Amino acid sequence: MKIVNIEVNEILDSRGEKTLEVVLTDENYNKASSQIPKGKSTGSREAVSLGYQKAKENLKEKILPEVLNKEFNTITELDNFLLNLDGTKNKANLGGDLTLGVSISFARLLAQKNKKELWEILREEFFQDENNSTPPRIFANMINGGEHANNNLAFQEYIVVAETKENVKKTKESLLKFYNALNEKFKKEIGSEKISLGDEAGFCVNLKNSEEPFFILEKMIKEDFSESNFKIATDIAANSFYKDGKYIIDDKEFDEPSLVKYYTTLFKKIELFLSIEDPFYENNPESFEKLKNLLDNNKIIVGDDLTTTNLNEIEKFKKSINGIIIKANQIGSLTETALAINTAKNYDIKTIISHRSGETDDCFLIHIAKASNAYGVKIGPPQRERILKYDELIRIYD
Ligand code: 2PG
Ligand code: MG
Repeated sequence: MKIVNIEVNEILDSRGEKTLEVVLTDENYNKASSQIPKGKSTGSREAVSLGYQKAKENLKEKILPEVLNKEFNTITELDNFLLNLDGTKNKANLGGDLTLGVSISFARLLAQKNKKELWEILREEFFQDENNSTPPRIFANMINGGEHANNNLAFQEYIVVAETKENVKKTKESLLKFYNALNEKFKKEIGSEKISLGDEAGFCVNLKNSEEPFFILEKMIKEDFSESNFKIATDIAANSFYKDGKYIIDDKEFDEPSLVKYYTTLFKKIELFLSIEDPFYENNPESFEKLKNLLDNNKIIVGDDLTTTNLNEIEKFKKSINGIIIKANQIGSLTETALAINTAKNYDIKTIISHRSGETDDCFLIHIAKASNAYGVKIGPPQRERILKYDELIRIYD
């Protein structure tokens, strides 16, 4: 297939910040586009986003002269070409936002040409061994803290995890019921004027301390949602409260050993606890490993800022985790995202394909999840712009 044009548009994400839409045209004048989400609590090893102005310049000066009218038959061919053209470790030259946009739009053109869904094209090229089509578990944050909310909670996400039993629609409905019940509870106990929403549509409220949300979620699940089989997860996003070797939680200072102890004690008290993401600073893989070894085997220690969807980081830190967040814009191409997923799978690391706090209408993450038969998707509660990811799950699974 030949690309005859690439355009880039400036759009806004769900936080009202600028990001990119990338539109590709092929030799038959078919067009396909993609929109790139944006994180706030980012890991330092993530691919660089250069934004619209730079994307426009880079397209004109560096990408278009090299790519136009060349033949590319697979996503890998195009991505590797761009990877070489960029020549850096973190897409600092071309911008990971632009390269990912080109990569996804190209995959969509291939899908159109072959009259297939995006996930089918991805499965054929990267995940040929997968044939299961069980929907992934849904990780829906119900309460926000950290950098995603203006409140007193140190941890970024307090998550309810739902296994899809009958169909995605029913699962969405039970998560929505939970969300609404939590809203009613906060209205009664805290007052509606003191409730707002965090960046990913979870509730932003002030509570007694950063542990309290876990107990609130567990009590509600046990008392009113016992049939739903919900579990509890968290994204600690510890980078945000780490400074000079110390972690500050609720005005208390923790060093590495005391934080390991804090988590093990806390999670012994939360019976429904399933997984913990980024419990330590991104350069402390030994502490991840220590915690992993102390918790039961069925608990999941998830890397996100630690691993940044990067094959090399996964190789380095494979002993520290048994779960991983996958975000295509952390690495900047579908090919490298697929490599990260397949590497993780080789080490029995569970993959959770994730949204970003600044989201767009684009649902490519759902297609990556289905193509690779992911363990979970982290997509927020069924509210606001997050609902689009649920709709796409329903469309391609139910
Ligand atoms: C995370 C993500 C998504 P952000 O830390 O896992 O929840 O947040 O997109 O701000 O990095
Ligand atoms: Mg995270």
